[in-house]
Order: sequence, then structure tokens, then C-alpha cells
Amino acid sequence: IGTFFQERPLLRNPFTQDALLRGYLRRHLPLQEVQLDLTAFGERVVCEIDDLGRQCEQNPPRLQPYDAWGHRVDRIITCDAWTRMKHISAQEGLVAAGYERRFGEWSRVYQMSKLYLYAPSAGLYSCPLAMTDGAAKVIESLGMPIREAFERLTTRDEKRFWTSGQWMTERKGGSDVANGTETVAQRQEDGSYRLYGFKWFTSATDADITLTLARITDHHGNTTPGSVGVSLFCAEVWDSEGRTNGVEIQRLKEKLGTRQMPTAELLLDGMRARLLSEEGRGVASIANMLTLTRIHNTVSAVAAMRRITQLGREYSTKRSVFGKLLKDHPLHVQTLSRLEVETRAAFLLMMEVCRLLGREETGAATERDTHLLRLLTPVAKLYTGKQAVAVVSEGLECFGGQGYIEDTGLPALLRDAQVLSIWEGTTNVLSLDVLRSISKSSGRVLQAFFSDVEERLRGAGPALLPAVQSLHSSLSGLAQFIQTAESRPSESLQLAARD
Ligand code: MFK
Ligand code: FAD
Repeated sequence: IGTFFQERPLLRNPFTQDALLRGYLRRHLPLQEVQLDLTAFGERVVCEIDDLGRQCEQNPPRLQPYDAWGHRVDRIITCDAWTRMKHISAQEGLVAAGYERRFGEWSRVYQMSKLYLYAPSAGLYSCPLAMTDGAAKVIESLGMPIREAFERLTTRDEKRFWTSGQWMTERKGGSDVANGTETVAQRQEDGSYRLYGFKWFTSATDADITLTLARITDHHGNTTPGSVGVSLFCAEVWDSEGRTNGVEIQRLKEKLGTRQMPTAELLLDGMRARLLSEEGRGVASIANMLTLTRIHNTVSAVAAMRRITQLGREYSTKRSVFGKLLKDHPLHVQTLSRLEVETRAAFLLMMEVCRLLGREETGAATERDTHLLRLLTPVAKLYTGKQAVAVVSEGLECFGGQGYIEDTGLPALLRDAQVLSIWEGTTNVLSLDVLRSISKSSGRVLQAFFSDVEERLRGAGPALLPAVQSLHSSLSGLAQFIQTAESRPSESLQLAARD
């Protein structure tokens, strides 16, 4: 009954539809090769990848702990679309592009642009790619102790391509990793280690290898507490027969979102592993991984904002209410405009961090760039993680009731956005990381930030310059204050009263 059926919003090529991304690349990386690749990839997202992502959502992974005869098998069964995502990721060089460095200091901008088109359709395959990129970065920064693994993590050959996990969180501590790590590592005669412990959250557990943290035991079986007792290890997760390497998968977690990928609780019961960092430098060594995964998190957050804004705009040209299209209702346009402004601002922050990363990795970074990268990585992650939830939530409302209906594919965007402020460091933990970066650099990251902003304003917005300069001078004592607060809390109260 009834003749009216609403036309659905269409996903169009996310590259050709994105004027801001195209404009940014025209200014900074104006190569036809890049334009052609991203246009073709955008087409692939629409015609192939988006559907695979939906299939991952509809066929979530499951655990087969035992076979019919009671043997432990610990198999994680994923759908074909998930496997296909792995192949596509390799073919498209979604990790490789960051290490081939074909576009010099702009290589990360190119790679992350591609991931930005991919993420909202990826069925969360963006998560294993983030960790894979982070693992490659750690291995590279430690001077390639495991070259074959690095090559596999960064290859375009789908048959050789490996992904990596990042097993840090234990029951006692996800934020406080240094004190929360109870896993122990026992040295073997051949120089390898066996790990014993319990990892509480391990995402994309079907990965080929993992980086993980443990405390090395001495001859008496004792360990050193705190950060200085934690070392970084690398382990293969499966053997060639598909059996786990000394790991029992306890269960897969039931989650609000990210249901497309497995997140497991793991008992490590003699997992054979290789020491990757210097003894006791585990937390500092895995920090390189955190930098990369936090940047990926930022890309996924901004990509979710862009996707909902793009679909909302498209819908406004199709849905008619009170006698005219939504796009002709000023109040609705105001809502869409707010989403657009948030998305654009977040996009520019994201691209700035990617640009700085590319410069640092190709030796083009100035000292100021390095300070800015350190400061802006947690800022971008914490800000966009929060904004993604707000923007996607408001974005769903633009579809009215349909925004709440599962098989439109829209609700998954909100579910999956909610994790972006939790994993890879919660908002408050990242706020403290910002303070850490100020304190450890004796305030130089802040100096770098203000001199960068002042330089930009001198050209583009001199009217704002006095306000920024006054903020700069009022914050100039912050580093001293943080350092004093850490070492001599009572003296810091006097400083606070004075300043
Ligand atoms: C879709 C895209 C993303 C998908 C990926 C998702 C899948 C994976 C999901 C996960 O959630 S994986 C687990 C993520 N876990 C975290 O993010 C942990 C959150 N906690 C922190 O970030 C803590 O700040 C941290 C454990 C890193 C450190 O806490 P501590 O032990 O209190 O730090 P401390 O003692 O200040 O620092 C130890 C060393 O690390 C110092 O170096 P030094 O020994 O050389 O002085 C620090 O400078 C260094 N460090 C800490 N944070 C750093 C850092 N270095 C560089 N950058 C940082 N951000
Ligand atoms: P807690 O550390 O107990 O934090 C609880 C609250 O305390 C938070 O609000 C936090 O902000 C606050 N808090 C903590 N410290 C401070 C402080 N110093 N000052 C003020 N407030 C503070 N981990 C992995 O290692 N590998 C994975 O693959 C992985 N995948 C995940 C997948 C999903 C879907 C989720 C939800 C989590 C995953 N995690 C993974 C774990 C994630 O990284 C942690 O949950 C996160 O870092 C927070 O740690 P926690 O759960 O122990 O919370």
C-alpha cells in the first residue's frame, strides 16, 4: 500500500566527491599519478570494498576452541570478505606506500589519503593495517632486527603479506601498561624466550605476528617492577599448520562495535618469542607503534566524519519534507554546514600530522617539525576521536528514522566511532601524554607550536596575532610548572599561586 519509496543515499567515489582532499593534494602533491590512483581506488571502494565491509559486519568472526573430539584447536573463523580485505590491502599498498617512499616527504600524505578513503568501508580492516604499520615502524626504528618480517609487513604481494597484532593490555592495566604487565618472559637456551601471561584485549587476533610486552625473569624467576622491567617481544601467532604458538584463545569479546573483527582474550602458555627491544626498554620502544596507530586512529575518525557528512549532503538532495528538498531548508543546511566545518578542521589537523610524519621519516624535518609531530599526535587523536562520535551521531539524525536502521549501514558508523576515543589511549591518558611531551622537551614542543601558529598568522590572519602571542606568553611557564609538579608537588603549588 502506498506508492512512495524514498531513494537511498548513494555512496559516490569518495575521492572525486571530496573537494577538500583533492584541493589539498593539488597544492602539495600535484602528480597525475596520485590523482589517477586515488580516483581508481575511490571507484574500487564504491564498487567492491564497501560491500565487502558490509559482509564483514554481517558475518562476524567466531571462535572454534575445540574440534569434535575434544582437542584444542583455537581457530578464529573469519569470513571470506575479511580475507579479501587482506589481499586488497596488500595490492593497494595500504601499508607498503608508507615505506616505499615513492613521493619522498609526501609519501605518508599519499598513504593516509588512501586509508582515509578506505576506512569507512573497510569493515574495520583499517585496524590490523594500523597495527601492521606500527609494527613495521618499530622494526625499522630498531634497525631492522627482523628483516623478513618487515618485508612481509610492507609488501604489495598478497601471498607474502603479513599483518601484526599489538598485545599490550592486560587485566590490571591498559593505560598503566608499565605497572599492569604481569606477563613474564623466560629465556631459553637458544636465546629465544617463552612468554607466560594473560592478554586481555587483542584485536585482529588472526594476525600473522604480534608485538607484545613482558617482564624478563632472572635466574630465580623474579622480575623487576615498573616500566624498567618491561621489554618488547615479537612472536609469530600461528605455525604452518595453523596451530597457535603456545596461545590459548579464551574467548572473543562481545563488543558494542568493531564486531567485524575478532578481539580476543589470550592465555600465553609458553609462546615462543624473540626479544626486540633492549631489556627494560619495552614501553619506550613500543611508543613508535603508538605514534603510528594513533595517527591511523585520527585518519579513521576523520574519515568517519567525512563519510557521514558526504552521505548526509547526498540525502539532502533526495529527501523532500514540508514541500521541498532538505537541501532547501535553511535550518537543515545549517546542521550540515556545522558537520562540514568540523570535518574540514579535523581533516586539516590530520593532514598536518601526516605531513610532519612524512618529513620526519625522510630526513626533511626541522627540529620544529619533530616537536610539532610529538605534540600534535596525541592532540589529533584525542580531539578527532571525540569529535567523530559527536559528528557521526548528529549525522545519523540527518536521515531521520532511517539513520537508526541497521540495514542502511549507517548505525555501524556510530558504533565503530565510539571506540576511537578509548583504544590507543583514552582521552585523559592522551591529555597526560601531551603534558609528558611538554615536560620531556622542557617546553620546546609548545614553543614550536606557537612559533608555527604565529608564522602562519603573520601571512594569513594578522588580526589574531596579538591574542595568540598573549596565550603563548601565558603558557610559557607551563613546562617548568609540570616538571616541578612531578618532582616537587608542594613547590608547584607556590608556582601556581604566583603565575
Ligand atoms: C583504526 C585505527 C586504529 C586501530 C588500532 C587499534 C587496535 C589496537 C588497540 C589498542 O588499544 S592497543 C593498546 C594501546 N594502549 C595504549 O595506548 C596505552 C595507553 N597508555 C599510555 O599511552 C601510557 O602513556 C604509556 C603506557 C605509553 C606510558 O606510561 P608510563 O609507563 O607511565 O610512561 P613513562 O614512564 O612516562 O614513559 C616510559 C617511556 O616511554 C619514556 O621514555 P624514556 O624511558 O626514554 O624516558 C617515555 O618518554 C616514552 N613514551 C611514553 N609515551 C610516549 C613515549 N615516547 C614517545 N611518544 C609517546 N607517546
Ligand atoms: P583503564 O586504564 O582502567 O581506564 C579507566 C578510566 O581511567 C579511563 O577513563 C581512563 O581515561 C582513566 N584513566 C586511566 N589512567 C588515568 C590517569 N592517569 N589519569 C586520569 N584518568 C586516567 N589493547 C591492546 O593492547 N591490544 C588491542 O588489540 C586492543 N584492542 C582493543 C579493542 C577494543 C574494541 C577495545 C575497547 C579495547 C582494546 N584494547 C586493546 C584495550 C585498550 O587499549 C584499553 O582498553 C585502553 O587503553 C584503556 O585501558 P583500560 O581498559 O585498562 O582502562
